[in-house]
Amino acid sequence: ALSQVKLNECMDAKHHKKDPGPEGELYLQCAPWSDNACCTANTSTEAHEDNSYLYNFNWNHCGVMSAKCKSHFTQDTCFYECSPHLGPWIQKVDQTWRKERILDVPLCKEDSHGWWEDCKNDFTCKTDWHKGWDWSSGINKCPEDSKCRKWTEVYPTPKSMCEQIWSNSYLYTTHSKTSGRCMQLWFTGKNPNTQVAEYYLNNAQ
Ligand code: FOL
Repeated sequence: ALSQVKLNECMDAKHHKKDPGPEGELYLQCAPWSDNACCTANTSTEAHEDNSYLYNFNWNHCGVMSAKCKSHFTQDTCFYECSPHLGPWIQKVDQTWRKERILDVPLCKEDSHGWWEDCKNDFTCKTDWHKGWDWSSGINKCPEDSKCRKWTEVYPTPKSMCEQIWSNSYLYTTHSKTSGRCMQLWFTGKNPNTQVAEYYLNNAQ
């Protein structure tokens, strides 16, 4: 059926497989998606690298990012690249580097709060990490007019961070992991997001 398409699909973006499927063993933090993934094993390894070939993205653009903060960005990369359950939030876009994006994926409160708590002593120079960088060196650096500021000054709340950092890929929610109404970046065992995607597909927002 039509809904089955949206329930198990990969977005048409930079590194995603055409269709989801099992991947023997995905690397470390991406391992929970091994049973059914939109990422390849190579992408899962790269998700753990600084300045990886995925986007040449430099997490250390305002000094070295703390390890605990970086772990959330690695998890976000695994979720973004590997999740086969983003169908209800996939939108066409006119961008040079991808044809589709995710918009307003409802994120569980534990994930947004944990992410913000672990990053709140770090620094950044930009609210939207998708655009406006200086790429002249090959990796993103802060543009001349954007000074490094405390994380909490740039993102006063978990909501401002999770919604703004990837230009509304995520929607902040107060739903908890057990609600079945929000997507989880961090999980072990069976992917809990399958049922969440099913719910939102049948209850259009
Ligand atoms: N994680 C999530 N959850 N959602 C995402 O959309 C996402 N996207 C990335 C990584 N993790 C994500 C990809 N990140 C550029 C910057 C960041 C990036 C991909 C590309 C980049 O090239 N920015 C240019 C503008 C490019 C353009 O839009 O034409 C810049 O001006 O900095």
